[in-house]
Amino acid sequence: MYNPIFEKEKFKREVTNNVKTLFRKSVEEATPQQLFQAVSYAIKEVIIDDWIATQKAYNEQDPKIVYYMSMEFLMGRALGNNLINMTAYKEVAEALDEMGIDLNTIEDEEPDAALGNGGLGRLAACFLDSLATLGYAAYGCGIRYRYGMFKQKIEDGYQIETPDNWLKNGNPFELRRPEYAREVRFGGNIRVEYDEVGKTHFVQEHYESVRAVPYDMPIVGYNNHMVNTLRIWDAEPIVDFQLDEFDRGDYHKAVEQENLAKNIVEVLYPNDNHYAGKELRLKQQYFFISASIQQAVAKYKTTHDDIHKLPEKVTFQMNDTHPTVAVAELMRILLDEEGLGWNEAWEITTHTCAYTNHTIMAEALEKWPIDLFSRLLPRVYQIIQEIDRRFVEQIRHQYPGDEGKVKRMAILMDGQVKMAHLAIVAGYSVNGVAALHTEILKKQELRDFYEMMPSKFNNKTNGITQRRFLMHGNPLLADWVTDKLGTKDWITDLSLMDGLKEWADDGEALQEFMSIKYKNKERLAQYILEHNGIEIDPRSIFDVQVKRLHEYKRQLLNILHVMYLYNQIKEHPEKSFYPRTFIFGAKASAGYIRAKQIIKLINSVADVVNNDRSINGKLKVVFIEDYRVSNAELLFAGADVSEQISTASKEASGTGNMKFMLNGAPTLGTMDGANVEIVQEVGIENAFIFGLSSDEVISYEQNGGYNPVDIYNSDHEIRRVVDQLVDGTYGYGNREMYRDLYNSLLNTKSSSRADMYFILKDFRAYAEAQEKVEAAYRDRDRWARMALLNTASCGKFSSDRTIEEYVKDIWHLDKLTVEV
Ligand code: 26W
Repeated sequence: MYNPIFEKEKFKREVTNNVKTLFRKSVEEATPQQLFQAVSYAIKEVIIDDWIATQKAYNEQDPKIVYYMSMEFLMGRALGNNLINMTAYKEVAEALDEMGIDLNTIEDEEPDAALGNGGLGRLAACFLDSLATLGYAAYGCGIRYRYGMFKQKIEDGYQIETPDNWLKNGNPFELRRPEYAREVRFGGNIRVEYDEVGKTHFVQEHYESVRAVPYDMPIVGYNNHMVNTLRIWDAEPIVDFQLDEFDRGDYHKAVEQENLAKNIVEVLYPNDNHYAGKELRLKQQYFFISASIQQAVAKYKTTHDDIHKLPEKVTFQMNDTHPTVAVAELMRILLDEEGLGWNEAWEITTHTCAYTNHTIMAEALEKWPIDLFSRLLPRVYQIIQEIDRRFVEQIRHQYPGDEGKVKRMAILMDGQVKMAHLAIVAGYSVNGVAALHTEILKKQELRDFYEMMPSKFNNKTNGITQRRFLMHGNPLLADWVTDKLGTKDWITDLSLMDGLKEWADDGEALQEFMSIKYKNKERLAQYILEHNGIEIDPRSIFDVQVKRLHEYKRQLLNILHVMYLYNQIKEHPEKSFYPRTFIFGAKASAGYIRAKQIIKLINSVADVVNNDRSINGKLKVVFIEDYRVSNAELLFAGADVSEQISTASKEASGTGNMKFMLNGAPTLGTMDGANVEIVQEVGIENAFIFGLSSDEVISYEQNGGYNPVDIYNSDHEIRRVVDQLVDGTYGYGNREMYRDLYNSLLNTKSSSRADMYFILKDFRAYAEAQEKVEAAYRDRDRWARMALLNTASCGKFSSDRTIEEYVKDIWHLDKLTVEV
C-alpha cells in the first residue's frame, strides 16, 4: 500500500524543525495556528515530489489538457483533504498525537479558501478533486482574490458582512510562480497598420496594463501520486514591464496602473445568481482569462508547432458565462499574435471552447453594455462584432425573413453584449447540469439555439466528491461503509455503495447506522452550543436547510412553516408532537435586501420559539452563522432531513442535496434539479416529494402567475401565519419589520407578480410532506431503512461519474499515470 508520509519519526522531526525555523519556538510553545503552518509545510514537502513527478508525466506523455475556467473555486480547507487523498490522514493524526498535538484542532486553524459563492464554485472544486483522482491532466484557472466570500456575523438577528482576510497568516500550500507572469491590457484604442505585404495589423495603444502573476495550489489525487494544479492569478503593477514609448516616464499613469492592479483582484463579488453589471467584474473576467489563455497557448507551443492542432491537446471549459470572453481572447491571440486568417482561427476556437450553463434565472444572465465593453476591451469587442456579424448572416440564411430569430439570438442586441449567446455560438458543447435543467434549456430558455444546433446540447448531471463529503466529513460512516462492503474501493467508485442495500433489512446494521447518525448529531449539537449558545436535543429531528439565501430556494417557505408548527403546538398543547430542530445556514448577497429580511425573520422566529418555555423545547430553530465548506461537512453528517424545496424549474441541479443523501438524510423536496434523479435512484418511497411540478410552474408563469390572495382568504391557518409577519409577533412589536415580505407574498405592486415563487401555492403540500416526515421518523426501523437506502443509492452522484462523462462526451482526455 502506498504510504507517502515516510517514516513517522522523520515527519515528527520535520514538524518540530518547521516550528523552530518559522517561529523560533518549540512545539510546546507554538500556538495552534503556528502548528497548523508547521504541519502544512511538512505535508507540502511530500506533495511537491508528486507534483514534480506529475509535471514530468505531463511532459513525457503529452496528454490532452482540460483548462477549467472559473471565476470561482470554493475549495474550503486543504490540510485535511490533502491528508485524506494522500491516504495519510490516520498516520499523521497518530504521529501528531504522539507529539501532543490534536489534528482536528489544528485543522480548525486553517481558514477556508472561500473563492466562490455557492454551488458553481464548489462544483469546480469537486471537479478538480475528481480529475486528479481519475488521472486526467487538468488546470483550474481562476483568480486569487485577496478577500474571498465575506464572513457572516449575526448581530441582533441581522447579517453583518466582514472581510475575509484569508491570506493574513500566509497560505502554506500555495506556490508563487513569477516566471509565468503575463501582461494583460485594458482600454486605449486600436490602430490599424498595413505591413509591406499588405497584411493588416491591429495595434492596441494608449492602454493600461497589469502584470498577472500565477499562484499554484496543488490538487492531490486520491492514492495515485497525481498532483494537478489550480492556477489562480494575482495582479501586480506593471512597473518592471516595458511601457509603451508613449507612456515612458508618465508618473500619473504609473499610479493608475498601481491602482488597477490593486483593485482588480481585491474581492470576490458575493452575488449568486444575480448579475450586477459592474465594470470591475468585467475587468476581473478578462484579467484571468487573458492570462490563462496566453499561458495555455504558450505551453502548447513549447512542444507543438502546428497551432491548427490546438484542439487535439487543449480544451477550455467555461464554467457558466463568466469566462466567456475566452472565446474572443483566443481568437485575438490566433489572429493578431499567431497571424492566422479568420476562418482558421474560428475553426480552432470552435473546437476548443465548451460551455456549461448553471442557471435559468433570468436575472443571472450576463449582458454587458456595449459602451462599457468596447471601451474596456476594444480589440476583443471588434472580434465579437465580427463573430456576431457572421452569426446573424447565418441566421438570416437559415431562417429567411425571420427577424424575430435575429433579435432573440444575436450576440449584440439592444446595446448589449450577450455572453451566453457568444458562448453557445462559439462553444462546441453546451451542457446543463441535471437532466431536467437541460430539458428546460432545450425547450424554453435556449430553444432557438437548440433548434439551430441541436448536436451541441448535452446533459452532465452534477456530482460531489465522496473524499471530502464522506471520508473527511463523516469518518464514522466512512469506516462503517468500508466494513460493510468489505472494501475501500467505494472511495474511487461510488457505484459500489449499492452493495449496502444488502443491509437494508438487517436490524443490527440499521442500528449501527443510526447510532453513527446519532454521534454526528451530538457533534453538531456541540458545535451549535459553542457557536450559537443554543442547546438542542440530538434526539429531535434535525431538519436542515443550508445553501445561499435566495427567494427561489424558498427559505421563506421553511420558516413560515415553522411559524405554522409553533401555532399548532401553542393551540394544541395536548397533541403529540415529535421534537424538531430546524437548522438554517445561508449567506445573503450584501445588496439583496429581501434575502436579508428573511435571515432576520429566521432569527426572530428562533428568538421567540427557543425562549418559549411553554412548548417544552419541542421546537427549536437555529441559524448557523457563517455557513461555509468547513462547517457544511458537520451539517451534512448530522442531518436527518435534507430540505431541497426550490420552486420547481428554478434550481438547475443543486449539489447539497447529494451531500445529504450520501450522509443518509432523506430529501424533503420538490421535483426540481437533480432531486428528480435522486428520487429515481432511491425510490419515491424513500423521499418526501411535494409541490408544483416544473411544467406547472412554467405554465403559470406563462399565464401571468396565480392569485395567492385566494389561498390567503380560504385557508385560515395560512392566513394566520402570513398575518403574523405584520402583527408584531416576530417584530418585537414592530409591525413594519416584515411588511415587505408580507407584500411580496400578496401584493402585486411589491414585485412584478405576487408570490413569484409559489410559496403559498405550495404551502399545504409542504406541510403535509412535513407531517409524513414526522410519521416516518416515529417509526425508527422504517426511518433507519430509509436513511440507509439513501446512502446506498447515491452512487450516481459522485463527481467521478460526472467527470468521466465530460471526458467521454466533451473533453476526450487521455488517462495519465504518474510513476514515483
Ligand atoms: C453574474 C452573477 C452570477 C453569479 C453566479 C450568476 C450566476 C452564478 C452561478 C451560475 C450561480 C450558481 O452557483 N448556480 C448553481 O450552480 C450549481 C452547480 O451547477 C447548481 O447545482 C445550482 O443549482 C445552481 O444554482
